[in-house]
Amino acid sequence: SRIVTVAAAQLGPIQKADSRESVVARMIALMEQAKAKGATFIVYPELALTTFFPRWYHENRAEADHWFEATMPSPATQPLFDKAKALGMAMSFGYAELTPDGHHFNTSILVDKTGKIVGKYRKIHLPGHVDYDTSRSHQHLEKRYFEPGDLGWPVWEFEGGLMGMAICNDRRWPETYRVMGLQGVEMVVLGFNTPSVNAQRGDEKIEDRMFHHRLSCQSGAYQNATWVVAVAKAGDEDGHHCMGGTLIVDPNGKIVGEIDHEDDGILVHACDLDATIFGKETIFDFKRHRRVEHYGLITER
Ligand code: CDT
Repeated sequence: SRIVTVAAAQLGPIQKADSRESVVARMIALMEQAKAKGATFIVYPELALTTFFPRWYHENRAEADHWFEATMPSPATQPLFDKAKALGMAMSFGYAELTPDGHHFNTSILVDKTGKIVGKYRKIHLPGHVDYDTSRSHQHLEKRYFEPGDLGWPVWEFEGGLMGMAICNDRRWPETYRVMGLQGVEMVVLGFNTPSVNAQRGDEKIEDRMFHHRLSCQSGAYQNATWVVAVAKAGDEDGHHCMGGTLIVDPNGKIVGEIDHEDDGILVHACDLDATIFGKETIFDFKRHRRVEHYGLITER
């Protein structure tokens, strides 16, 4: 067996007024709990350092630049990297990235036990809209503030296995998992901020949104024989509520653990990467069973 003991580190709400430093202190506290429970790899949510700012409209989009990180580690996150190195803890977290040439991405990184950034992913499926939309109960302006990711979905040799990343809305798309599955991915880690209300459909229940979240992660895991670690930022941010549902799914598609509250907290599970082998060698042996001659439309439309 090849065990990776993962801590899914859910963050409760982050208010607009909360500083990066205060959030990093919370992340460090979760890392210490994870270490005490034997974890060697901690996974934090999408846009972990700030409130989910794409809900706020700025006519001048440059006014949103203060939510972005121009360097990583940044001065505010350096203590997190230092703690990870001191504890020998690998990690992954999401943040808004501003590149030196002025591009904006919704990004997540993989950081090894020595504190070195060894992988970067930029969110490809950006939900929401570009302009202020009066028909919605709340705004979701990811398409205004971010460009679609330009790095594809690589997988990395990491912690003794093949690791991949996705971010929030990506988890709902089978292509996300399949592109990594084709590279043999054994664990997909992803963070999310999912409003508990559908801005275009007020009658949708939070249970239904949780169902679609679980359905997406479970099917992605099963159909690609991979672990999926999905981590929420949850709770009420300045009057806007995000659902929880931090969970870990095994390569059979079964949920092995789930957080049942909306505060800071960890879910630790010893994930055996060898549990991916059976699925990859049998029903989802892609080389033997896929029929790519019939899949052309997927990339044509
Ligand atoms: N952050 C993120 O991608 N959230 C989306 C909400 C979509 S509603 C416009 C999600 O898929 O959970």
